[in-house]
Amino acid sequence: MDTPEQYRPLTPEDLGTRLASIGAVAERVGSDPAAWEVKEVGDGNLNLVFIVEGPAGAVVVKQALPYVRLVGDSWPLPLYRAFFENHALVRQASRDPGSVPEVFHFDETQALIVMEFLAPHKILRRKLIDGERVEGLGDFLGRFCARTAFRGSELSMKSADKKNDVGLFAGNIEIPAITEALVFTDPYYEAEMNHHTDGLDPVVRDLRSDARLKARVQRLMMKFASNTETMVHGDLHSGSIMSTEDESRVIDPEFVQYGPMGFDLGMLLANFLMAYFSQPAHRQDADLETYQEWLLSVITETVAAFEDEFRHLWATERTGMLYPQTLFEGQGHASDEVCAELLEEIRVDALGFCGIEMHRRTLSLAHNADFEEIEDKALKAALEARNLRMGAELILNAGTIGTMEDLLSLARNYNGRDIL
Ligand code: SR1
Ligand code: MG
Repeated sequence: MDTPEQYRPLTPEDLGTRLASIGAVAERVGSDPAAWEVKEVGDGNLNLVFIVEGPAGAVVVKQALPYVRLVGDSWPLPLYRAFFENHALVRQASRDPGSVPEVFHFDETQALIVMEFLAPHKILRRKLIDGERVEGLGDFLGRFCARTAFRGSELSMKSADKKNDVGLFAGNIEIPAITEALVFTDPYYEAEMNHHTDGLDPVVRDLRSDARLKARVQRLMMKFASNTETMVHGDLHSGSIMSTEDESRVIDPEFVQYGPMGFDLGMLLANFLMAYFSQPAHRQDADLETYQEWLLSVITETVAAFEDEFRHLWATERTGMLYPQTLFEGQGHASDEVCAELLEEIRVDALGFCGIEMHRRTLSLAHNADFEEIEDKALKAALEARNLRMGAELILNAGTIGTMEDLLSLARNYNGRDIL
């Protein structure tokens, strides 16, 4: 899709004059743009993000660039991702009210979304590196994943609505293609944009020479690309969550697509595990163990909340064509076991996706600050090696990890290993 001729990237200098006539902005910030303060704060890989503050309040303006910001204009990227992000935010707001920033205005030509300014929220990844806790985090995220997974599927939606939606989001081609390349493919061979920390070579060689591992990753990529069971956020890492001490929101769903129910959950778990493995570089001994254990408790809570909420929706909102009450309760057959089996499949998929995300953040193009901010490169490699090895174990043996306690024991075990 070509960039429209009228499209122009905003700058802090011209944003006031260009957006002053938008009622949704003037109402919330103030009618005189000369009194607005505009800061560009985007630290993600793709877009421009402005905080616009004025006498009446503040909004965030997010604008897509026609290329990947992290790489530059050598990697063009369609502006239409803003269109899909807007549609995703609207659906997430109705499927899990209060979980995402409110959208005030969308301009398709300029690929910009004006939305709620979240304050005093901080990006969760930053908080985890800084050793901060967020009350209710696992509950919130588990419920968000369950509500969006269930209510975006034909367990709940009318088939015609869901199929229309699959058609709509199928137009988002280049953005999932980034995930297909950077997440599912590049970590497993010497792709051009890859990089990894010195010292990791032996571990990386092992991963890339394991054909069984690559086959399992490809099977999960096949599910990611072909299984349209629900609308997934598509990029649910700790940089896509903003939190205060006790409140969180999910942001940034431009990687939205219809995909497998375990995808978002798996991405999330991976980001908590990477926060966990990187902690020895960020904490002193006195706080290290308690903070790492808190991170593991968030993993347990996330999965427990996901499963509780999913079971609740199964019992109360199963109105779609899938597993209809007519075939079960209507004929005197309880369906609790059926729901439990489905949850087990979702959990096994999620653990596989989790392992892949752990790999790509240390091997492919887009690494994460949890490891990247570690200055001592020998320590960084040692911690990343634990993360890589546990990722492989998850991909290969997800089906044998029977309980969450097994997962946590595995993490504690890898956390104590000297791999290099
Ligand atoms: C080129 S984009 C790299 C990464 O940034 C986004 O946040 C996604 O995670 C993507 O994989
Ligand atoms: Mg993002």
